[in-house]
Amino acid sequence: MGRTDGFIKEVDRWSAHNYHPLPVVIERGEGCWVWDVDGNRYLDMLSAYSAVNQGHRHPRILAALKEQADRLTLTSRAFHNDQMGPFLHQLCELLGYARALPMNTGAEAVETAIKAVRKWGYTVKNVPAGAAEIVVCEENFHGRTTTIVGFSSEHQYRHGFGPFTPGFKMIPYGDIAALRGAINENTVGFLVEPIQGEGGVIVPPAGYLKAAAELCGAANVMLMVDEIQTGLGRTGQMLCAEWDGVRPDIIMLGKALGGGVYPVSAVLADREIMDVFTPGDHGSTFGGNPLGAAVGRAALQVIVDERLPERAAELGAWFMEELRAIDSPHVAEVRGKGLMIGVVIKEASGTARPFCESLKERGILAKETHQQVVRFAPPLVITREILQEALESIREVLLIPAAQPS
Ligand code: IF1
Repeated sequence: MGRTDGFIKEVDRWSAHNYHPLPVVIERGEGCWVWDVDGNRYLDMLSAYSAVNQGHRHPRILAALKEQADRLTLTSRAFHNDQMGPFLHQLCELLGYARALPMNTGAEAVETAIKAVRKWGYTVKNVPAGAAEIVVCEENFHGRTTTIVGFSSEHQYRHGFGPFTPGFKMIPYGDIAALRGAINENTVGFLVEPIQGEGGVIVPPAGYLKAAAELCGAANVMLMVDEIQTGLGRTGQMLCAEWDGVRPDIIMLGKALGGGVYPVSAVLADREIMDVFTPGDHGSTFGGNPLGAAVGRAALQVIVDERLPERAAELGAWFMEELRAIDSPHVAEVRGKGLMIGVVIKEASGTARPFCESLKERGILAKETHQQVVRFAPPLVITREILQEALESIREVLLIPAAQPS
């Protein structure tokens, strides 16, 4: 195991055991590739859960980080800085919203959106104080705060962390009738992922988001779309909601907004929602900091200039067809959109984890989700040639005759 073993032993001793990582210790990354401490090269097919859409250490994003770091990194929002305004201006114009509120992690963006829509409910929709309800979906993933896990359907994400925040109603994902039945006069928002990532790359029925948007519009309920994983090109559009021709009332972004080098997240909405915030209502020490803003500006520019959404659409469609063509006895389904892909392993073939371990032995890093799904989400800068090469190894692993690949 060379140096790998030593690093893993050290983490095992000193870190909380809140993850079960593949036994690989990465020390360098560039583009789609990462190298471990023993010099082995791997193709990164996870992209840090879609936070590395632009590839590892994109030169333009690194240059922005270093240039800004040599000038100014953090002021807090007690003062202005010269990066936040241009960043939010660029972000709002690119995505077509009137205002943005910058935060750091995805969960903070989701919490911010929850607060904004609740306060909108009380001050604009005249919902009685404390009665606001937000509809959420089973199998959702929106982050790990106690409020957010409080409306998770995943036992492990909730177990031992109560009591939880009230005011959330859960419905089956993809079910418009259930949404209609859940909405009442106190409903202020419907919080939904356009494709459920952690849930196992669950693509809803065509037109689901559009029907939800129409329902919400008619009921004066805010459509809150979490694009933290699906956004910024991952599914083949700048925003996944565009596949349904939907413009959500409020969107949450994170992950690739920081270009894979810095935590940057944001909430975007028009003034009816965003102007419920008055000075002192909400904030964070690092939200809108100049270093993250400078990185965010470069991260967005790379997505546009390198046509990453178009690449994801074209390469993803081809790659999914190639995966289906393997016709593996272990695969129940290949699903996804753009370069957000899930390969569902049949229960009779065991779980997805051994397939991920076999892929790692062949130089491909992929991560399972929810036992049965191998997730493929490479950086959007990947080329067809690299995917073609990866398919050889993926084909080998998916055609291993044994019930569990070795
Ligand atoms: C973990 C999952 C993915 C997200 C969506 C908000 C957030 C996430 C749609 C919160 C974050 C990350 C968190 C990380 C693993 C990863 C993940 F498996 F947890 F669910 F991607 F699918 N909305 N997802 O996917 O953003 O606060 O993390 O910046 O917690 O294990 P964050």
